[in-house]
Amino acid sequence: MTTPLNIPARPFAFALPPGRCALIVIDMQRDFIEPGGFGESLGNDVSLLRAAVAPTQALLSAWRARGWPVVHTRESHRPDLSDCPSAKRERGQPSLRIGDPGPMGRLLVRGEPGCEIVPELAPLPGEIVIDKPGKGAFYGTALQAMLQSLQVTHLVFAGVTTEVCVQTTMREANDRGYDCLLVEEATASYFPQFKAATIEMVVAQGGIVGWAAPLQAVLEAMG
Ligand code: TIU
Repeated sequence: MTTPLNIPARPFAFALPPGRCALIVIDMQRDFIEPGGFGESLGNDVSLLRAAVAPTQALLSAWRARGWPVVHTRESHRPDLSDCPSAKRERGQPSLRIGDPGPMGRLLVRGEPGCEIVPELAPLPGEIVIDKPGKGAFYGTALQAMLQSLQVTHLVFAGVTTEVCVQTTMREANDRGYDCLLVEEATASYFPQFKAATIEMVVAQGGIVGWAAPLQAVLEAMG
């Protein structure tokens, strides 16, 4: 096997094995990042998530240049909402609920404009796109089978939001035996303090969930 790339990271260096690592871009959808979508309906300032777009673009470029596997996820539901538990739909006091019509179509419904990934990060033909009904990308999807068929053992994470869908997916992946690295600038939260706390939670206790590294460390290691 090719020598692993050494990425300076916390809590210690992350050894990235070429040919065994996928980039997982979580839920970079218009519904979370643009005004009028699901994120804003929950009362959030969606402009905070924009900061993760350019760093994620840089990661995508590096991954595509190497020809390594890229997985995009979308938090999304069937038009009949049969995969949206009422506990999820009825939660809280949002201005619009999942499935309600908004300025970008029905919130978090597959095929609607708001459900699409932002144009800057649009998937290329051949890249995997996973539609997931939950916060974690392994729940109710074929992600694990796809990663197994690609012989992937290491996952590098970008996306939103850090403490919700990114952290949930990293924890699911960690329990399934994947080594997981979170790229700090390529993730964002509506609550900056939750992003910071999530990074600390991931790397604490010797990397109890995984590793975290700055974007530049990943790009330099990848050349
Ligand atoms: N609300 C929030 O922070 N996040 C979500 O609802 N989904 C994702 O994180 N993708």
